[in-house]
Amino acid sequence: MSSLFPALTSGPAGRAALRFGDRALTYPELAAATGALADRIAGKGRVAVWATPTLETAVAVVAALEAGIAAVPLNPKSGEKELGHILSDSAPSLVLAAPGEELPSPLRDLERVDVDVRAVGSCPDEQATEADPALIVYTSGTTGPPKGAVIPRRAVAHTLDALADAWQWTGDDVLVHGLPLFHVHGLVLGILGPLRRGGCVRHLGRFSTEGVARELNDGATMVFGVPTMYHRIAQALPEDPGLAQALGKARLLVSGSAALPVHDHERITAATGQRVIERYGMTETLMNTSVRADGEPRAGTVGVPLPGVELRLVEEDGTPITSYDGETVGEIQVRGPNLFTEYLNRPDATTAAFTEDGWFRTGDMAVRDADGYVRIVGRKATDLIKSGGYKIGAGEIENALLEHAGVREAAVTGEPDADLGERIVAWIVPADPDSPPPAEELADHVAARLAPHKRPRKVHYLDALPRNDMGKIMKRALTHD
Ligand code: MCA
Ligand code: AMP
Repeated sequence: MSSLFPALTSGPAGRAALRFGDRALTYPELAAATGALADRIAGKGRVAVWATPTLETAVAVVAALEAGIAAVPLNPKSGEKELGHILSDSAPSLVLAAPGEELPSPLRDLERVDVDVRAVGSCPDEQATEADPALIVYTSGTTGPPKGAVIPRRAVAHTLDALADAWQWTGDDVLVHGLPLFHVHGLVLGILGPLRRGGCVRHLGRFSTEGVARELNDGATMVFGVPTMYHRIAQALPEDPGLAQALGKARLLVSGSAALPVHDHERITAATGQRVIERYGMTETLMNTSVRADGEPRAGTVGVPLPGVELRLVEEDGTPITSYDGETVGEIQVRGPNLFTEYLNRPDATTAAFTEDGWFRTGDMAVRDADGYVRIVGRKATDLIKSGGYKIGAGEIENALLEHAGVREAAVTGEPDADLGERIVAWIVPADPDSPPPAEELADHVAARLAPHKRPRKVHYLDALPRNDMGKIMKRALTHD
């Protein structure tokens, strides 16, 4: 297939492609560094990438794609259990990391290649086809450990080009964001997106309203963020007229990964004159819909299907819903070149995810307005929690909690949180009622085994979990105080 990044060979010499703090690479420098690394890893099996928010991660992923091999981005805050699962499931041939970065024990047996962003070399001839895997991204389900979604090169190219059409996204755009680089949002949209356009991305290292304002005042044109980030912007605006002025200069503010509450939309528009645009995607599908830059912005909707993406709503029994009445709720199913190909090593889960005629079941529930705008109204599975834009399976946290000696029974739910969208709540029956494990200890236990964003923010202690006659935990009876 043609190159995913034409700008690497034809990009403007003087223009920055990537900037992380005070470190930057122009297109020729990026081509030299990724070419050298691609040459070094060509012919290897898939590679793991220790995905810190750094230049090295961007160079590592682009080099793997140039070499035609799949990259498995790893959350550098993953706990041992999560990391162990991802490594044994994806079986990478080596790990790419920034020099000097200390890697935890599950990675120490793996060959390590340090990423040199100043290396000079040229890429071997790319042999990959559009069906070959570009990335394997791990994503949580309701139960069990995360599954590796195999994302083909075709899906990356398609979704980025469809977004370019919807957002009028060009090589003149300069994107600013502070998203993590081990998920689709930050990595595919936020790094590979600008590079495919021949534009520029400035990564903040970590999100801050000050960083966003500084970059917008220095020529950045677009902002990507999860709703928690826009919520924090909305909170800061009343005290920070400089932030409002900076946001007013942006060409496009884009939110995704979870619903941005209408109240936050309104506060941002009132203070800045800007409308935040929402797009809807999933690790398995990359991007499905978006409010278009040339369309009518409508808070509370995720816009219309992107070019090439087929979207339908279906009833419980799979019957397609034909009405566009703004009130008939159905599950969103999608089909198109943006989709993943399979869950790695999980043929059962892959089969269950698709209908017989190839539609992917998203599990998201929505209605459609008369003009096709999609409004997401909920999720089929109550055991999936979206916190800070991260998808987190209740079952995975329950299993981790049950591995704590002080826990006899555990149930996990999500409850509304103004900042995170939802916060994780644990309901615990302690092994010894006279000395229940402290909430902080349980949070640390989950953070160390899985990842810090999966830790419970609140713990309730019970004598017994409410169960039905079949012995199944009745989560709806776990009411929050
Ligand atoms: C706190 N910390 C701990 C503990 N408690 N570490 C270990 N053990 C503990 N017990 C640390 C955390 O690691 C973190 O460190 C810091 O304390 C603050 O933690 P927390 O409160 O959790 O973080 P936050 O600052 O509130 O994070 C909010 C956030 C974050 C920045 C919005 O949630 C975030 O980056 N979200 C983005 C999620 C995302 O990209 N999702 C895309 C997937 P430190 O501050 O050093 O980190 S969805 C997707 O890709 C689809 C396709 C889509 O549609 O986009
Ligand atoms: P992930 O599996 O982490 O890729 O998360 C995908 C899920 O995020 C989707 O199935 C939706 O539930 C949710 N999501 C993504 N974007 C939006 C949005 N703009 N509005 C509401 N939910 C969203």
